[in-house]
Amino acid sequence: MRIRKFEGYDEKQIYRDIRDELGPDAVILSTKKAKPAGLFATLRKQKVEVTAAYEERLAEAAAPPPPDSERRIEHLNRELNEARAELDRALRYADSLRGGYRDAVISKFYDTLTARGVSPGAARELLDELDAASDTGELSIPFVMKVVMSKIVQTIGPPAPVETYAAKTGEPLVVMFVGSTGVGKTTTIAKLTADFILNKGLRVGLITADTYRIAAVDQLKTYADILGIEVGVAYTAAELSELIETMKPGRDIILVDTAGRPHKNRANMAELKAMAAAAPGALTLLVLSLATQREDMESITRAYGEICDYRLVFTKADETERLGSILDICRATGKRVAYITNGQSVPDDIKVISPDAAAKSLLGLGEV
Ligand SMILES: Nc1nc2c(ncn2[C@@H]2O[C@H](COP(=O)(O)OP(=O)(O)OP(=O)(O)O)[C@@H](O)[C@H]2O)c(=O)[nH]1
Ligand SMILES: [Mg+2]
Repeated sequence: MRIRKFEGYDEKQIYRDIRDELGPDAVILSTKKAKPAGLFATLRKQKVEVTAAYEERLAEAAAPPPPDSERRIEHLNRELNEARAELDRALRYADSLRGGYRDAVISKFYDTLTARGVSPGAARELLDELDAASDTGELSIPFVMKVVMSKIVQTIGPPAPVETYAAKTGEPLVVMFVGSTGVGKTTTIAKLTADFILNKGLRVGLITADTYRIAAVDQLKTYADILGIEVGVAYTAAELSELIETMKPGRDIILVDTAGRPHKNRANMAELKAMAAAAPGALTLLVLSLATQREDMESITRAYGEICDYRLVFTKADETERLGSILDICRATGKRVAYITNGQSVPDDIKVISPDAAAKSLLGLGEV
């Protein structure tokens, strides 16, 4: 009695091979299935190992084909095709998972960035060059980290808080806050007003042009009362223009609140455009909530871009893990970022944007 092992991926085919090569009286002693291991294990077929016993004379009687026979070649071709199909499946799966990057380090960065809400396009822009460089050798994590961080910091650009601008000009700076409904315009104004008065010693004027929503004026007045300043109310563009002029003397900065505008409503946007025109030279801050979908944020920035130039304020960073829109919006608009807010608490939950902290956060290394 002799023993022989047969290996392959198709169990039935192995049995056929045993019968052909060892004859119909060969006995199957054991069939083992090896569990695939490593990357893409779930996609691999199980390898099968069959041990068969046979009598030499039976095998001779069955006249096994010589090793270089056509059947052997056929068998090898089949195995080769199976291996090719397996590789194809694995590569397709890899593409869907990792942005198509073969380099494991770059793939990991792609996954991390997209999991934090960076769009596939923006993630690729950060990583494609590195991927090309990885052809000449494996890249280290610290190296990729350094390059990606510096590209993110460059895209976000230096922080652009209004107070630095205000300090440089002789004239009081007028800052108008615009943005969609409920994104946090009024709350952000309250936070900044407190900071400007209490920490920076600036003389602040407050105006609200939000007469659209009941209680909007009271909302801002509540904060103003606590800080001991008045709030001017403008019902029309002409009134806004007049109020700004009367407020300018003796003020370092004038903050103007506006009503939230759904960016798709043309009439409302036209009204806002008239308000912006009533404050020539004003700096506009477009307030965007990070809880808004990235695609919507992009369409909002386009709509406001048709009305005026602006800097950005990102709010509600505390409401989402997916802060990738910061990068995408900066990349799409090329606008500078002033502040980021991370909670409802007035006056604490606001910071001047830190591009370094934002970059770290997008790589899962900390808070913005
Ligand atoms: N979690 C969180 N909530 C915030 C933040 N900023 C503002 N809010 C909340 O968002 C809600 C709307 O804030 P408002 O300041 O009234 O928003 P608005 O843009 O002035 O709204 P409209 O004037 O109606 O367009 C309030 O409940 C705020 O407390 C923030 O950074 N994080
Ligand atoms: Mg408001």
